[in-house]
Amino acid sequence: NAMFSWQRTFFHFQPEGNWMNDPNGPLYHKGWYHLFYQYNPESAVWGNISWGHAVSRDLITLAYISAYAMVPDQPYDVNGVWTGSATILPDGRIIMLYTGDTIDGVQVQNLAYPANLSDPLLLNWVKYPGNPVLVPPPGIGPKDFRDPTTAWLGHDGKWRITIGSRVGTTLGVSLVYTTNDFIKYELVDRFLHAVPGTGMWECVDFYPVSVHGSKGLDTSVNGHGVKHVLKASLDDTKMDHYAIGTYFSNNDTWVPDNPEEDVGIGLKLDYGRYYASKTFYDQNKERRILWGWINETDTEANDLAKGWASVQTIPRTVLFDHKTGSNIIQWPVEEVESLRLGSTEFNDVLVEPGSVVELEVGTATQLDILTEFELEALGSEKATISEEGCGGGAAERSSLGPFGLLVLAHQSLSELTPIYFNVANSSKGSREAYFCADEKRSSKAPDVFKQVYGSKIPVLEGENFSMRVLVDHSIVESFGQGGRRVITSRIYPTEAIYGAAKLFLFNNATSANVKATVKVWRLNSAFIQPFS
Ligand code: DQQ
Repeated sequence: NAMFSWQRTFFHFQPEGNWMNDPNGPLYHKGWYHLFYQYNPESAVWGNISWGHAVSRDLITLAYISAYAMVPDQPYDVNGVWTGSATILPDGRIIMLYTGDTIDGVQVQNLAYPANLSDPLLLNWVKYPGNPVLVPPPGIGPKDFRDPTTAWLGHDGKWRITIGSRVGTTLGVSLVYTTNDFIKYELVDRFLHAVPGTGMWECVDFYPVSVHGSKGLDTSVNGHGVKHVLKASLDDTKMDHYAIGTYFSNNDTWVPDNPEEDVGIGLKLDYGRYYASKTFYDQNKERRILWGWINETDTEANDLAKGWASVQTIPRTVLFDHKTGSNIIQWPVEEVESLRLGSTEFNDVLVEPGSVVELEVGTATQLDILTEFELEALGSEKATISEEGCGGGAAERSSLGPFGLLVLAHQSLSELTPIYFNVANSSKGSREAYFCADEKRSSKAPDVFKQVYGSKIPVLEGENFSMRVLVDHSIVESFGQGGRRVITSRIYPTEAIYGAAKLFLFNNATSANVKATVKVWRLNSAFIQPFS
């Protein structure tokens, strides 16, 4: 379908056609990375949910497997093979647990496993004939019980999984079950964690991070120097929220480091268009990798017309930020760098108040951009930002910002997407920085939802403002301060496409100079195609 073909991504994963949502059961097996995903084989809107399957040697050049890993064909999943996770057992067996929407519309957990473990492609999957292995326990609604995590091994030799739910309508919770064989389970009599006011927790993710180390940790690791990340995708906000805390294995509870930054009321994994993410431990390169779903923000009618919907992010490595001690660091997997073609460097470019400077890089639709900004205040005016941080967008000026990049920008600036910092003096006299993406002028297309996204971002003593931005036609993934905050944008340029897409620096501060040092790589396409 040629309609809107310029909106297709060239190194982000998306199916050839139809609807995709959550990433499912990512894993590494015999030299291959596997990505499964929620997929509608029949249409570009949600429904008939099956598990699509793609494989890759390097996480970037994925290949579509034509056979679905699982389709909704049993009483226990006939209304949908929903989200699930993989667990690799010490003996190499692979356990897949997923939610089935039953013939009666009840959410249950089911077990599946590869038919042939020696097949590196894991083409065929067997559903355990005794499914379901878990049904909603007393007190949990039949439609509030979904998305089992990867299992971890407890001190007592039993495996554990956690499953998001809610109690009543507003108390978001995650249940814990123990099991020896993944067939019989026991419910732990307390929640892993619960947060009032957060509603239904979907796609819970729970994993250890190393406080001092630079490697990822396998899901069962715990002990000294380990913290645990708890993530929930909130059905109410449609955002992925996380917090860092401690997991107490003696009673299977998790406690946030900072109760004011608890799950759902504190940090978000990504402040843009992003949901239902999931990590896995990559035993090949000893790292934890995060995949997330980028949903559309146009109309269903548009998606049906173009014949496809949704994209997955570039996989990101996840580490604990030992500099701030209060957030994780997300960074595109190093393999994306193999797509880098020629690069152009711009050193100490002066961007004066109220100006834009074009960065001549040729066609600017597929880029990897690394930028550092030095801010030099020209006056002593107090810098205040009218609304919370990013609220007003990049056109709203104050003395110290905003400044940053204009990506997927037309020469005439008729369409553009600012990725930027905003800086203000806090009431305490110190500076506060915000990292933002403003989609309001990203597209002239009607019926597209456009928003200003962003967050306060830690900028430590002695650090410049820095960002990395991946541009892929209609997707922009922006990483602030080495990945402390991330914003994914799904945008729909109609004029800033192909050769008409340009890249600019901008400085909208009224009394500050910005000096920018930028390195820009053009990126090759990932040539995602059917497996052969
Ligand atoms: N998507 C799946 C559910 C999950 C939701 C259904 C999150 O399992 O809760 O497609 O996007």
